[in-house]
Amino acid sequence: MDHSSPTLLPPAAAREFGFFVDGAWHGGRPLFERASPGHGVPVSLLAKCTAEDLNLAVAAARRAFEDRRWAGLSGAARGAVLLRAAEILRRRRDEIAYWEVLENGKPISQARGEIDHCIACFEVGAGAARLLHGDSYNSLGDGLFGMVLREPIGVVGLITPWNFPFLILCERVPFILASGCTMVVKPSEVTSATTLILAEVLAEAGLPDGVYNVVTGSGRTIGQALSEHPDVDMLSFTGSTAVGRSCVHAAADSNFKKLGLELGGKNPIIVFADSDLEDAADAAAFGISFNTGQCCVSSSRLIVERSIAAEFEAALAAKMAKIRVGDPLDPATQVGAITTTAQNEVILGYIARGQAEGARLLAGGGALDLGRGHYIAPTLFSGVTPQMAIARDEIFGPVLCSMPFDTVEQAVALANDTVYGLAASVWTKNIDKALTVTRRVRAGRFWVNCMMAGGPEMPLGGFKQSGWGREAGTYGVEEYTQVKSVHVELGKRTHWIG
Ligand code: TXE
Repeated sequence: MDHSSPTLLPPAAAREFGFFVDGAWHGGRPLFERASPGHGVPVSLLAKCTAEDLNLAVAAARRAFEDRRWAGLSGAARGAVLLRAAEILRRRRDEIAYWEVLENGKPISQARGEIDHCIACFEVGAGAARLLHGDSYNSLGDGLFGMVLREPIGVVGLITPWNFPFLILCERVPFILASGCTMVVKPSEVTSATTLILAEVLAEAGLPDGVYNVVTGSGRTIGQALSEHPDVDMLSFTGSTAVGRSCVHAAADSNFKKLGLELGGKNPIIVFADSDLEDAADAAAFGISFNTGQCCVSSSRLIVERSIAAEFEAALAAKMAKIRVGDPLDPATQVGAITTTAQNEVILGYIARGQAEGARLLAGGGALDLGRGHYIAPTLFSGVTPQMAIARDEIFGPVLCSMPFDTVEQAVALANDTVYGLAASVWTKNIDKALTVTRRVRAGRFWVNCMMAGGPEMPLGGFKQSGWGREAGTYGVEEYTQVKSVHVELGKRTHWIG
């Protein structure tokens, strides 16, 4: 972590962004103003696009797909553009991180680390573009040969949320591009700046016009229209389970577009008595506080072996009390501001509900007054029962619920007692317990004696109501392809008509 750099200031005036369609910037739409959640000052002015703007963007993406200006290139040529984009991102890393902080409220040191991860996504995507391949069947007899082709699915709609605006974008865009698809992106209305900056980066990297388009506006208008659009072949949506469900309806009611969905989570961290308890406590504090808990994979349910539960909770509460909550632009800050006023109210509401339901507060428990912006102290509840709302609902804030267990069976049952299945973590030095829990808990991402580890090589996605499909790595590229079975007859046909 770089604590040596000076604390930056928010900009003196808000920057106006246009929107990006067919390789050109457009403006002239009504604007909405976004204020920095950490500082309360206006930082960006974003276009309220119309449904017609969206139609033009989809049409541009369609033209760019059909004339094969992108899909027709070799994987090597597509990979070269992605590698150039990685280089440009490296050059602009601190600037993009600054914008991410201004609109999202996350700490600058974390934002810089995220941009490094995004650079890696482009590098992995570049390799994946070259390695994408199909299959063959040499087992159909001497007269028939089978090939399985992977073809890009076409025009992709991409709807992204506000918690990791650039990271979630970059866990998708390079892989969509690697497959040969074109796209229209609709970022969250409160965090659109870095998605627009990526348009500059990709244009400079040599991406052909019309392949990456960005239309800004509200979810209810532009997001809904994109999910219903009859000329969009696939939609990748990351956000709430409720809107994910509306995307399923929209796909069914329009053109049966393929869907990739990454939705909510209520992720368990299971701590056995035989684990390295100091490591586990540090990971638990990190897992719930990282990105102020506004993280779909945050470990929000602590399932801890009863024999050490009290001792572990005390150590964890002490660690949580030491977390540096503060100005997101201060390089020493570990937890920044809550991104929106609405989310702030949701989190504080759940903290009040936890207390009303009888859970015991061991750390945090409310707002921190820093004079501006919304800040919440990392919060730990003990004595939580599985029926309590704080144990069942995705709070999307720094609020951790602790529940004890006695046996491996109980730990697995508690972990699986949720409609979600995004991520899970298990802490033990016993290989039997580690692997049994890993195999029995239903979650798309698993961390054994670690927390939020990984890179863009590994697939991301959820079980159960956490979503459909996988993003990133070669699995991610394949999601954006169609499979075509090709049968080739060799030699003379056996005639049907005698
Ligand atoms: O999400 P929305 P919100 C969860 C988290 C949070 C809750 C609400 O629990 O508290 O969702 O957050 C666009 N058709 N997650 O309300 O509304 C919207 O413009 C199409 C988990 O901000 O789902 C934005 O771009 N699109 C999550 C995106 O959907 C629509 C990340 C997400 O916003 C739309 C974020 C519509 N009808 C929130 N309405 C995760 N899995 O990481 C809105 N949108």
